[in-house]
Amino acid sequence: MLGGNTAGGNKNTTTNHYAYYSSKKPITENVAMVVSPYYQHSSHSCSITFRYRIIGGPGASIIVSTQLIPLHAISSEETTEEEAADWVNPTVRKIIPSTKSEAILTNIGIGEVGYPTRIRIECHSGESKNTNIITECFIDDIRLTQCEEHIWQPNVCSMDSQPKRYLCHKFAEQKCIDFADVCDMHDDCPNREDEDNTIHNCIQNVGDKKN
Ligand SMILES: [Ca+2]
Repeated sequence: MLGGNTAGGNKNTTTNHYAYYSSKKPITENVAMVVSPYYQHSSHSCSITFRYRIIGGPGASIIVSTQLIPLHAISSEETTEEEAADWVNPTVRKIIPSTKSEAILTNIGIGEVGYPTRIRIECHSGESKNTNIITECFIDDIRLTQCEEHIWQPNVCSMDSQPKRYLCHKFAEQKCIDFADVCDMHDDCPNREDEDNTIHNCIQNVGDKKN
């Protein structure tokens, strides 16, 4: 259900775990993580469950967070994952310290998310300079429960045209408008879709807009 991709760290694909990371060095600057697609809606009851095991020194942890992409990022040119990480600081949902026990099933509330939001499960090795300590993260059986999630699709008029323009798409009458006209408190789309807070999370995104 979660899908997504992984970034950073050393993912060992020879194990039969969904994700397995191991590191001898602090990887706080290059965090290994599983990242979901962006969701544009989830229900209040949304939560993520997965089975985990983490072994490591002081500070080693699994961190579950959500990250919202701001409006100006959607309308900008091609951007890298690194740049995306700089746009907003993820909201931490849970920090799981290292344990010596067997795999544990956890359930972490995500709740209703703004538009568009993705979920990150990160493996941190902590601050220890002792390179003899190996951090290992095992992640399995990732599921979203009671989320009624909708995967976000960028609503762009044409990928070729420059600058990119927003496609009013929610109603029968489609129309292209400038991204600057989304959440500007003036109705531009049919049925004022461009000012719909449930679609664009306008209240939060107004502060993120360039200019
Ligand atoms: Ca508008």
